Amino acid sequence: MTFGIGRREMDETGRVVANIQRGGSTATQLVVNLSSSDTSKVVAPSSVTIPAGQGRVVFYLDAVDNSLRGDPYTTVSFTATAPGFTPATNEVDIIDDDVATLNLSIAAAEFSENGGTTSLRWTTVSWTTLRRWR
Ligand SMILES: [Ca+2]
Ligand SMILES: [Ca+2]
Repeated sequence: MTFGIGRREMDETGRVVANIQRGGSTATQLVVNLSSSDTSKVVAPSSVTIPAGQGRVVFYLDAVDNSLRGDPYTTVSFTATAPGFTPATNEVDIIDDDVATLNLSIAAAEFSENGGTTSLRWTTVSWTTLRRWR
């Protein structure tokens, strides 16, 4: 049995295609149980079924999005088990997508050369906030 994952890494809004392939007889269906090292980071089916007559099943792994900035780069590993087969493992890295950006604003729209001073303000906003504004 082999466990394929389409990409090595994805961000929090990502989805990646995965597959389980079996060797040997395809006469009957095979139910494969999946476990994940971190269910708060990636949603995976708890089991997938390779239909009778077929050698593999294709499914998706969906990252779990949040709006927290600074999530650590996390490697989530998966194990596929089925009776009579050696367990197969694979992993995917989840990257935080809530990157801080700099927002610059000037208090006065315009002022003359001898008009004194105005204030400059900068704040950080997240990509999530920016997407909401667009
Ligand atoms: Ca996010
Ligand atoms: Ca995040």
